[in-house]
Amino acid sequence: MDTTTFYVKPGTSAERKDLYERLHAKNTAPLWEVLAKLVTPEPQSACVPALWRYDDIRPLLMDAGRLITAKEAERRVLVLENPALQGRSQITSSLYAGVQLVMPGEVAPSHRHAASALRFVIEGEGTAYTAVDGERTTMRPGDFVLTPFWTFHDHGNPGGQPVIWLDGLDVPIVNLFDASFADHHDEETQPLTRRDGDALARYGGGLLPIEHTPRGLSSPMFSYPYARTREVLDTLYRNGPVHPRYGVKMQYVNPVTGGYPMPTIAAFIQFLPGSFKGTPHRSTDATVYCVAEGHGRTQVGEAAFAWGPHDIFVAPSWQRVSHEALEDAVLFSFSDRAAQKALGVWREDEETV
Ligand code: 1HN
Repeated sequence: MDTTTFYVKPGTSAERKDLYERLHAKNTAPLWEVLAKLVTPEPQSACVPALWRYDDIRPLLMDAGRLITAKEAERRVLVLENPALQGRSQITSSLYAGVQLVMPGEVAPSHRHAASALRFVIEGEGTAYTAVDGERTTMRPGDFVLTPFWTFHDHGNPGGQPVIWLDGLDVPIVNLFDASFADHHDEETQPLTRRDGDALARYGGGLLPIEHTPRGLSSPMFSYPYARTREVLDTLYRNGPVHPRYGVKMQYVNPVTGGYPMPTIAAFIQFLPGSFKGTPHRSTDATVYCVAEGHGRTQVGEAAFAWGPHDIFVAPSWQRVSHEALEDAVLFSFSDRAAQKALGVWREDEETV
């Protein structure tokens, strides 16, 4: 199949141009002039592959820590902007990503918004917390934490060391639909109604409360601690098999539905054994990766990224991705796969060209 052209734009003439001007004056336009760009035979993403080295980002984030408080900033975050989407606060065409810092003694005030958020904890001593819907969750490196849409959330760091995490939000999707709402809680720190770890015990043990009825579109378990996740990867690696493309790759689930933890965003964790050399794959969900452990290399289309702990990189839609590990490595990743699957547009391609 010829994948380069779907439709060839017709030529123009003086008469046609004259018509186009008259169309323009009446807020109309000739489809045949734009169809080739509008409906492409394959994804044509504006998003480009990009890598953010933690060694570059961290000093900048710490500088921000000296210049602005979490309270003044509301959220002290360096937005990771795709180099081809500058000024749009987007890492992909559909997702936002940023790196957030909460200094010792700081609080990021309680608010809620229509956008769903995830956190992947990068640095911290396990003293900081995020509070979601009346429950605090301690944030430790490697933990995956959710903030379902329209739930009040605030962060705090009563410890002595900074805490840093990766944020992922579906802001561009919410804004595509012009469906953004946000407000503040009356109190800077929301009142707590349950103990730390309650949701994990209630929903994360392969058990559900007897009276439970599925409610909402997001997982009621909003923390997936790394210690548990890492143990699963370790056991599955020992048990095998190791997938030739992905290593040992798991998806985070809503334990009530078996579906994705949020309606728009899917998240994954994968173990790549030392000297793993994965075969290429591609899919329509542009994916943001954060290195949890180890060193390796990833080929994304024409780009080759050498990565180490806490580096973040993005693979655009439909570009071939292959991972190599130089030592045992763990990659966290997230994408809009949940939204794409819900709409029926998600595709993958496993050819190894
Ligand atoms: C937000 O609420 C947080 O709660 C982080 O930590 C980043 C980016 C855009 C909009 C809301 C947070 C955000 C955000």
